[in-house]
Amino acid sequence: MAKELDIQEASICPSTIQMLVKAKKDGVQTCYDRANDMAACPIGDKSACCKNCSMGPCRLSPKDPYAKTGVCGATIDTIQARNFARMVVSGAAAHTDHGMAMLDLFKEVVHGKITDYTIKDVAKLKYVCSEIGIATTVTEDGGVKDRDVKEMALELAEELEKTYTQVEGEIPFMKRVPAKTLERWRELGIVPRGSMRELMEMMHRTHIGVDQEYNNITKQFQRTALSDGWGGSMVATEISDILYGTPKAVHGWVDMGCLDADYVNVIVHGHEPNLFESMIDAVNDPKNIEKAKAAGAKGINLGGMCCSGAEVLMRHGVPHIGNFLSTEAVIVSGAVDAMAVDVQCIKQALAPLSECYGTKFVTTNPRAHIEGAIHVELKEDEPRKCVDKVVEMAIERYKNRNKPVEIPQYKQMSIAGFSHEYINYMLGGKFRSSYKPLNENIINGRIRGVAGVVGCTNPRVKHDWVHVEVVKELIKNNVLVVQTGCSAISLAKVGLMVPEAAKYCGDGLAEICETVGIPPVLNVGSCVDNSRILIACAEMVKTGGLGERISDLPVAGSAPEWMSEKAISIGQYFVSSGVYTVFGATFPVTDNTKFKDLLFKGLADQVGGSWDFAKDPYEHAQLMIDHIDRKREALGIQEKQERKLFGMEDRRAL
Ligand code: NFS
Repeated sequence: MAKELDIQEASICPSTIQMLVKAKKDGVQTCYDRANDMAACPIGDKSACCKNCSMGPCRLSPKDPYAKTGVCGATIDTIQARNFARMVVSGAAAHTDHGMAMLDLFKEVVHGKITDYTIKDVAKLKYVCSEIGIATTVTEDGGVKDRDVKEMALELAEELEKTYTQVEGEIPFMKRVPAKTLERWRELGIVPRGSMRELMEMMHRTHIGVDQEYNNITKQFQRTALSDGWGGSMVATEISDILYGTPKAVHGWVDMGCLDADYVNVIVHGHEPNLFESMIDAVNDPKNIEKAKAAGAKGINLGGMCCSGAEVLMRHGVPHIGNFLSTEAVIVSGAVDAMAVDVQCIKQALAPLSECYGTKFVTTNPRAHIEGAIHVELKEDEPRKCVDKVVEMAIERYKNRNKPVEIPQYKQMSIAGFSHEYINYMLGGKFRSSYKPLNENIINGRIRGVAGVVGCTNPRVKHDWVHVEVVKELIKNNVLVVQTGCSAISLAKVGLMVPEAAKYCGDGLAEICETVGIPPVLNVGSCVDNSRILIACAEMVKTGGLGERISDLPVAGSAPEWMSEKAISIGQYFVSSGVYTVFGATFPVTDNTKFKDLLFKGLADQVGGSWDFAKDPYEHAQLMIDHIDRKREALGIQEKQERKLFGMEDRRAL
């Protein structure tokens, strides 16, 4: 018998704790209970087993990793490298398939076959075109004028399709990579061709009896991961911005207190913005609002969860109800009338749990059906059919609510919307938008460096706690933090995504936050929006003064509570791009092996970035800060410089 779950120790999120207490009272289980009942497999946790053929599955000993091999003779290094590679493939495929779906949608919109969505952000369209060498103007009758939007969009779609389907050559967004970083990738032979090719080749090479040299396997999974970060994910972000608008600073509430017992509550959870954008239309349609009122509700209340929620928090300030570990807890409130989901990070347990509470649980994507859920497919040429149906079911459930509703009363204001474009504008203003002020303040030491803290929440560690403690340590030490995904919501909930949070920062960072009026922790979006962080890194290099490669920058990456294979792909593309990246919770390698050495040390010599691991948040943050300091030292900017007041002489010199 496993010991009973200690609810107070399971999370620092008071809403989630309150709902776990209710779940216990109601006699239902959540992932917290299941994680408590079932310890992680100690061999699988260390990636010391292989089930790639039926001579096995083979289990090696994490304690004595070289004592045995698999039946085929595969060593611990081969087994781990293959397992790691397959995690990268799965994670990259998730982002890439999402990105490709966005691109398909974009093409249909441009051809006029889909009319519910349009090109909302022509400026962004032009910007992306110009980034990859597509003309945005034409010369006619001796004068220069803007190119036709449709023509430009079609050329862009065709070019970006290479990200997926190209068989030879470099994917389009390689044009964004700093020259020296790209040069290194070319020397190493890890520049991605097209993601379909990279993913396929990686799967082939991890089949029994193919690639059995861990260095060589690592080379290919780096290439695969890069095809996600600078490929699939980046296309997803850029196309979403073109179709739905590039985010700029916006206020948005977070946490379960955003639910309202007097309203019909609808939640959208998953990853693709299309479902959510259409749902926003549906809940604002006067006809649907009328129906809700006729059922006795005050109206319809819409909230998001996980990355779907992150996308619309960024773009429209739609309330975000909670991250991955809160999706079951929210259902337990009894206040959710319908939850519509699409792809990724949707726990199967949500279906039976929804049934207990009478919540309409609706899957909408043909890729992701769930046993016990109601399936209403979202067809992009008539998306309203699906979302109106969900709203109708939600109203029906509201009318027939027969279970007590208990809504945690916690909510917190946050500022989201820090796209790369907005950061550029915010720092330099409309006429001089640039990263120069950021680089200058890093050089003068007010900002020590920049950290990306991202990723999931995981019931194997105290929910939200590791994220929050890592970030608090970083900002206290003048490290500016950018965030995506579920991690961003952890910090938004504790109030660190408002300018007033400057009081938790070291003096230098506090001064910057106060001057610019920004929070010390910037929400840059969903997990595919980690590509925005890559673009920001490239921009910092291009702006100058901080070295010539991404690996020269005083920056570090972190995923303190990760759980999904997507996190491994993200981590790997950051490492391969040159960013030192620390993971918490657990790490899927065996200690004292050559493969672990390669990931944690060897890669630094190849690509400048490397992996690290620390479960303890303070050690985790310290590793990142130490790395940032080493980079500052290498750049010769380790001393904090005094602020220089400009005299007339200096101005003339300028
Ligand atoms: Ni990212 Fe988004 Fe969250 Fe983790 Fe899942 S929602 S893509 S994988 S759990 S951060």
